[in-house]
Amino acid sequence: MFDRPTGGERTVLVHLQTPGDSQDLSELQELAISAGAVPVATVTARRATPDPRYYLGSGKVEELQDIAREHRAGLVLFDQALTPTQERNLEKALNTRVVDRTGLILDIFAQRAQSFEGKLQVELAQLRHLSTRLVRGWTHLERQKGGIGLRGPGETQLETDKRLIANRIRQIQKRLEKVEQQRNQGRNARRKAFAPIVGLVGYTNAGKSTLFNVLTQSSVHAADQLFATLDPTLRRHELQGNLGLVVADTVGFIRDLPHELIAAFRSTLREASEADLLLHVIDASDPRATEKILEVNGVLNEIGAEAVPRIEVLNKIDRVEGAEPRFERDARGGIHRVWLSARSGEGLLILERAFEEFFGTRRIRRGLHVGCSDAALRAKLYRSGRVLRDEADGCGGWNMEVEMEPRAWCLLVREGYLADRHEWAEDVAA
Ligand SMILES: Nc1nc2c(ncn2[C@@H]2O[C@H](COP(=O)(O)OP(=O)(O)OP(=O)(O)O)[C@@H](O)[C@H]2O)c(=O)[nH]1
Ligand SMILES: [Mg+2]
Repeated sequence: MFDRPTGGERTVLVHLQTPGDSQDLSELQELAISAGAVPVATVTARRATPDPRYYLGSGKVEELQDIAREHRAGLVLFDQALTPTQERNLEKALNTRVVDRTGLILDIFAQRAQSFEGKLQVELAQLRHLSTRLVRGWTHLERQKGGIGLRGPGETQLETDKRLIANRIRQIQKRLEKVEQQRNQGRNARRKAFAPIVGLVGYTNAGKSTLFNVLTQSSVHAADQLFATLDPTLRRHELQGNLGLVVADTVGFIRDLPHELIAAFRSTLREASEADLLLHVIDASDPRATEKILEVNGVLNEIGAEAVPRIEVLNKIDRVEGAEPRFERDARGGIHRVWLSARSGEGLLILERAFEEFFGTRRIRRGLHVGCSDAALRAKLYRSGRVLRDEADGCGGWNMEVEMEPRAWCLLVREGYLADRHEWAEDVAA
């Protein structure tokens, strides 16, 4: 009775193998541990397709019942998304709480969210997920532990619940809009330095934050757990650094990232889609690296970042037998793949070289507002850059979109031509 491990719920992990599915239980296990659960048993089943009522076949459900009882498990985790009906039926049959992959990932995000915006985004995703599952009334709401501040018994509350949730969703959306506006100002404040932005993206636990820390000499949280990072962080690149780059660390991706989360985190993920260069950080020591690369590319497409130039960083070579720091060029001659170790530092100079090459030749595009008294700046922009858009703002000034080399932008800032007032509220697609 007293042997329940502190801080963790005894949990059975269930994986259903369908034909053509090559997944195993390892990722579910990592997710469960990252969420603070204590896996006590695992069950694997094989079926051509999931059963519509119980997801598993009836024999497996019975087996699962026994295992859960035997191990005194209070929670059963499923490796895939369950329908609300399956979840409800399973909870009844197993007499434990049942959480699917989506619920589990949402739970980890809820535990990790630090910033005001992050918390709102997670709550929004949770409410959206919950609203599809309200068919069964209170049990689910209670599970949200006061997250939405509802109390009361019975199915009769269902309609009220739905309305309350819809209200709360609207409320959060409004707040998020406000926070996002402030963030946009932050984004412009960064652009005010008109620095090129390097965004770190990749599967969770690939080593993005570790690389971020060495590139910017900071100490953001990096840990051997899934989704250690939720809030985007931006810092100046500090190594050889005369390019004046800004590096952005972002939330990691995962297979079947719940679409509620992608939607809720759209503004955060925009940090990635708006970068001038993406570093796709990959754990080179991971046997599933290839699959994970495809997953990440999928999410990048989904958030509209497919056109942003990308360098693949194969990290953790210190764990790969015989791997040396090196790079590969693509057909156009640009460095598109770098092998390094963020932990040992091997190969970092190669990455620096890739930055130099990339930003040394490339122009970056920025939008800015030039007031009527800034004719000198406007002339300067025409001289040093390529003006892609130049529209009168109706008040004697101009909204401009200009392409220049990073160094030329830096020079304009240093010479005092560019300042806060040139921020342009409207976002310019990178
Ligand atoms: N051996 C080795 N371990 C590394 C290296 N880079 C990162 N790690 C470890 O990998 C784990 C995950 O690193 P993070 O930097 O937190 O990974 P992340 O991509 O930011 O992960 P999330 O924020 O969870 O998406 C940590 O335990 C790191 O110490 C490396 O080059 N070699
Ligand atoms: Mg991280």
